[in-house]
Amino acid sequence: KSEQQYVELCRDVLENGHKKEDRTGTGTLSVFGRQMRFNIADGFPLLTTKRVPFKLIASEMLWFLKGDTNIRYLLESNNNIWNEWAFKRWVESLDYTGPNMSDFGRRALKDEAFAKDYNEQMKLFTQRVLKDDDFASKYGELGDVYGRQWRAWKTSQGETIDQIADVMEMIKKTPDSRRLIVSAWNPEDVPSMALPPCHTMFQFYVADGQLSCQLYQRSCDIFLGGPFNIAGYALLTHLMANECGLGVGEFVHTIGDAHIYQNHVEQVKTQLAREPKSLPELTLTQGKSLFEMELSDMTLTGYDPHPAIKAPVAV
Ligand code: UFP
Repeated sequence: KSEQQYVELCRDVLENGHKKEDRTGTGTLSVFGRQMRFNIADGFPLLTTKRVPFKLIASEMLWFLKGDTNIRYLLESNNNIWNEWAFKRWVESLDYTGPNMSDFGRRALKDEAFAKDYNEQMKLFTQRVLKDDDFASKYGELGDVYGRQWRAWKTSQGETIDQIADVMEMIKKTPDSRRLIVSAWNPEDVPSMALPPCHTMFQFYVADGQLSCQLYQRSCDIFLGGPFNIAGYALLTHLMANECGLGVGEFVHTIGDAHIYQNHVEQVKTQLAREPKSLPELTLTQGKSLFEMELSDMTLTGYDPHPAIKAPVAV
């Protein structure tokens, strides 16, 4: 039943989506203001109509929660999803002396010879981030990403705020509070950010011993990003509930601009033709702090999805 929410949103966008140009030049079908509700006590919302890589989602969430903003941690977990952002800084720096990598994302899609050079440079880059401490601290660092905003929000007084630790305290001490909010959107920083936070803010809610979470996501790539985001925040809700001695309730996913890229439409149709299967179950190690959790503390059982579906990422 949970997955049906996602399927219906895809149909909605295909049927009612406005043709909109976008920053990446790809073009989208887009609707504004939609909401999906997942009862996560009934199963972990990792889509079954295509395979979604739970380990990548989980290692990224742990990385955020540790307040880590360096891609080295991700690389150590074989997670490459943030590489391009760090690589961009490296190839635009004065220290970089390899072949010209300007506009690498788009060029690698179109030009095979370039793609080969790019892959080679990317490999050298990630190996160096893994092995060379000085290099990693300079070029593996992404700075203003979720880890920073969640765990070390900069105040105008030159101090930092640990929003995750604070919200955790509040959930434990004042579960009825209506202020259980973590915000990532800082209007002062947005103009200088490469990727202003998509996950603008989230709020927790406690009732009947269950923890629910609602995310406001300003922009969602329904085919590629959406399935990651749903599972990511469902996992966050589980982790927080586990820490606070609560059960899990709902994950409410509220989206501003909900879009399907023009070059994902066929893939979405393939996915919609498939029958959803039963959702997997997630179990976590009990009695361990959220900040000490590792991948090995999470067990996903009963995940038997339809095969993965490939699609180009808009950059
Ligand atoms: N996007 C997601 N989920 C994410 C993330 C990005 O769907 O977690 F980081 C997509 C949304 C949009 C693009 O297609 O990435 C960001 O572009 P913009 O800043 O122009 O909205």
